[in-house]
Amino acid sequence: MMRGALIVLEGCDRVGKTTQCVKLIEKIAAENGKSSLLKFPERSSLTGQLINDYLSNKLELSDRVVHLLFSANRWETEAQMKLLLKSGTNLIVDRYAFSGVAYSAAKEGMDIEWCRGPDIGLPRPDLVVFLDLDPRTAASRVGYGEERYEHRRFQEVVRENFLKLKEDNWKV
Ligand code: 2DT
Repeated sequence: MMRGALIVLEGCDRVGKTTQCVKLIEKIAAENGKSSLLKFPERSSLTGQLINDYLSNKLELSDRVVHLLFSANRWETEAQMKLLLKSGTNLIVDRYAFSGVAYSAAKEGMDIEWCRGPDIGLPRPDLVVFLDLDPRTAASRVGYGEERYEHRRFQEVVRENFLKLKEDNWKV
């Protein structure tokens, strides 16, 4: 059986990742393909609940601790991801380790190389689609500003970090 493709959608807040993920799933289904949607952070697990409280400003955690929690949250899904890929299911992933690095490294004293470490060894995407949007346009979209990282200046640094992470398997 052919292995499924691992396709990751990345980008700053409110650029439309979730919308495009759903469209991609529908498109694959229309062509009789198998696909499954994953979203990180996966907020339902134990680490996910801590992350959710942190993002909604109900909980304070140090920058390094929350970075490691985001990474652990991905590792929790690793075995399931590998099984699905092996069974021929295409995985469409709404944020992945690149978000982990781009957001954490936008914080003072957090270094890109240090941030990369915990995710080393996770399945490598076949394709990363980076949705790029002017941070001013994103900031004008519904719901912007509700969570911890939704501030214009921070998002600008996150965007610059994402572009530093770009590899051969990326499409911007
Ligand atoms: P959503 O609005 O897409 O649920 O994202 N984030 C995400 C990190 O800081 N590190 C990570 O590893 C991941 C996956 C991006 C919630 C916020 O969490 C940030 C926005």
